[in-house]
Amino acid sequence: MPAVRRRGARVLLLLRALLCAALGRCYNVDVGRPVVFQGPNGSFFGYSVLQHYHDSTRWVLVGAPKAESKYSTSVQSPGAVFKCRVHTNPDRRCTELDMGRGNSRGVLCGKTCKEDRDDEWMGVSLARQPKAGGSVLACAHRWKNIYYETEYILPHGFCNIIPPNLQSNGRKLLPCYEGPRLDPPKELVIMGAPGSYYWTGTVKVLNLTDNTYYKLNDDAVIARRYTYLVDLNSDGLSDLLVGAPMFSEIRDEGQVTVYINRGNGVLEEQLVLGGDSAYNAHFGESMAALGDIDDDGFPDVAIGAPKEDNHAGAVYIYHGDANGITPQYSMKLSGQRINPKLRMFGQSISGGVDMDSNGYPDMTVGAFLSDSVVLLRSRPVITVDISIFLPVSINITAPQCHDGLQPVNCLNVTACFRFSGKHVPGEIGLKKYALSETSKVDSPLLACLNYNLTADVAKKEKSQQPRVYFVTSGETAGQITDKLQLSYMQEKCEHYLAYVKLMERMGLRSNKGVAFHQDRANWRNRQPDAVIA
Ligand SMILES: [Ca+2]
Ligand SMILES: [Ca+2]
Ligand SMILES: [Ca+2]
Repeated sequence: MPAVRRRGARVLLLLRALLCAALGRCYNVDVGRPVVFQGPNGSFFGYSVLQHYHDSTRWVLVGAPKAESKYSTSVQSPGAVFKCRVHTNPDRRCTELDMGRGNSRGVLCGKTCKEDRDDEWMGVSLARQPKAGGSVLACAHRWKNIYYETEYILPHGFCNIIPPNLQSNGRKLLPCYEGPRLDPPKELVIMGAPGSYYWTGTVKVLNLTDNTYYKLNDDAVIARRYTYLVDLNSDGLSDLLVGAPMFSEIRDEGQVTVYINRGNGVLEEQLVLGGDSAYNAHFGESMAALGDIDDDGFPDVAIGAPKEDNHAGAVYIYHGDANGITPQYSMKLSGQRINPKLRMFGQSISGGVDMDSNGYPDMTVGAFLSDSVVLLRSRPVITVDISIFLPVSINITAPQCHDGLQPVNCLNVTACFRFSGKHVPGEIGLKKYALSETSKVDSPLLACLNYNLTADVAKKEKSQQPRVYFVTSGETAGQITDKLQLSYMQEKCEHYLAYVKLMERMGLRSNKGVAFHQDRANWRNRQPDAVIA
């Protein structure tokens, strides 16, 4: 009967290989080996953070806006920016950047300008031109002018442009503003100035080339702090993330809305992200482009929820893709798990720089209430291609094999594997279905990668008796376990014999000429298990 034949055919069609995660939600941000830098107690070290590089040297720059400054000891808690070298720094030492501001109080800064640097919050924000040889911008939004004709105190703010080599011959910008960024092609400094024009606010743009200011007066003034531009789908057009960290259904869970740029000024809302929608998490308080951390051709982003877990904090990783962004995060970096002392982990995030030169950009996260920042490195990602070959058809009226004395139908199954990836070892070990044996493996490469060849998956998923089985060590088995060594980009195939249970036993009638389809499963695995250390 045709209906029966089709069911018989589907038995083997659904033989397939599965790659499954042994360690749950692991992807390629290495939370097991964080690099933690610690600042002075109570300094808010980590309120801002910036990955910086110059020539072959990598630094984490850290804003500590309530720190004392060793270069300005006569000023009360002006704040400071620290530089923490990533290489050859086994003690994880950070030193204060000398911005050449001296140790005098009340320095004149123009005809009607005398500075007051007490509690100026230097390091409240850090920005960098995203290019080789990019300069750094460090700001102190509470810098005050107390001399403007009378004794008015004007909280102008102050910024310093620090040269790429981090030497003290920087350029001072006065007055300056909250949350600036540097636009590299045109050498522009873009600054939010919420206190301007009797606190109605504006955005000022300084052209460093001709030293001219111009201002923008639009709604972006209010929205700017929680917006982020990144080309998620790699189509050359910047897409927009808009954070609403105080979005509440119960209390301040926060959310981020993703808009995809369709060109000609059309922004299309793709979806809303919410992390775990945790109570008082403030998801969306910070956002950062990470570069392409998993090497799939699409940029990835991190979104901070610094108040999640009662202010311990968390950071969520989302991946760009051809449609925009994946709705589900691939990793949640829990501050508490990385280090129980961390507080407000995720208030600041910086990414996009390969800090350990392994070919993958890394990320750094600030946790200012514990005066610390955490550098989290990205591990290489391998892509495993798997192909499974089955015979086009077998004739079940003429059994080809024996199971004991019983004649049975059987077929050859060929499973082929190949791996590729950037900066990955030339050889890896695949361990098949070894969930309980991960601790015994002799190489860390094996820890996250498990391979499981399962027969008749569809039946199993429905809790029905599978009709195809393997025989290993004289026992029937629904799954194959084995070991496999692979060389880079070299396909290796394994051959198995699969048996088909008698149709009568399955309650089916035996039929002549049942057709078995060839099934070729071939997919690139981007699941967590494809990560190697
Ligand atoms: Ca885009
Ligand atoms: Ca990516
Ligand atoms: Ca790296």
